[in-house]
Amino acid sequence: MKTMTEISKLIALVLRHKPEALNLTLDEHGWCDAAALVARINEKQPFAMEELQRIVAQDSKQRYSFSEDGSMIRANQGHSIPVDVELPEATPPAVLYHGTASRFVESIRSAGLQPRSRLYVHLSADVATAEIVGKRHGKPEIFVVDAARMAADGFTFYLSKNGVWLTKAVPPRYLTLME
Ligand code: HQG
Repeated sequence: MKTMTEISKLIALVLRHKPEALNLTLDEHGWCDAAALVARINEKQPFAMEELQRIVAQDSKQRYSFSEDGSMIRANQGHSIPVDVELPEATPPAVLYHGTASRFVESIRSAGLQPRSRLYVHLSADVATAEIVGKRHGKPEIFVVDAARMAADGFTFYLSKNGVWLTKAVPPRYLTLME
């Protein structure tokens, strides 16, 4: 029997990376049929739409959204599969932060921030969030991103529904490692 946290992780996997794990598909905008998702989880253990609604409402990072009529669900950001979740373009704050692990620092200094397996590089609006993101990978280090200069130079930024800043890549000249 999976805990609610484990089910939430499974939902993130399905909605961002691997819908086939539950034999589901996403449409071009990343939407998944909510009733089908509930049914597939329910094949493994008792699970109802109300529980999916509770996971979405209570998610600590507000990772998921329902469509207006509640029939479909998608992840707000974080995808590796090429879906267009209709991210709004936005003007970034003067600086953004990227938390990473110390072992990646040299490579990032020379190659810049790359999206790796995801569609975008993920940036945080505050240091505390970047620190948490970095800790997921190891000993955290934080890069300060000169977002104002990137925007002035024509780079596009997007702001996901749950407050994550996204951009395609960050060349090294816009990066400074925080002391
Ligand atoms: C690193 C979580 C070497 C990059 C978080 C990161 C986030 C490089 C790793 C979201 C590199 C990719 C995304 C380069 C980038 N050389 N390493 N040139 N460029 N990297 O997990 O940003 O809880 O794909 O620093 O809150 O850590 O899942 O990205 O360490 O918002 O909702 O390559 O995931 O949200 O790792 O995390 P990830 P991320 P959730």
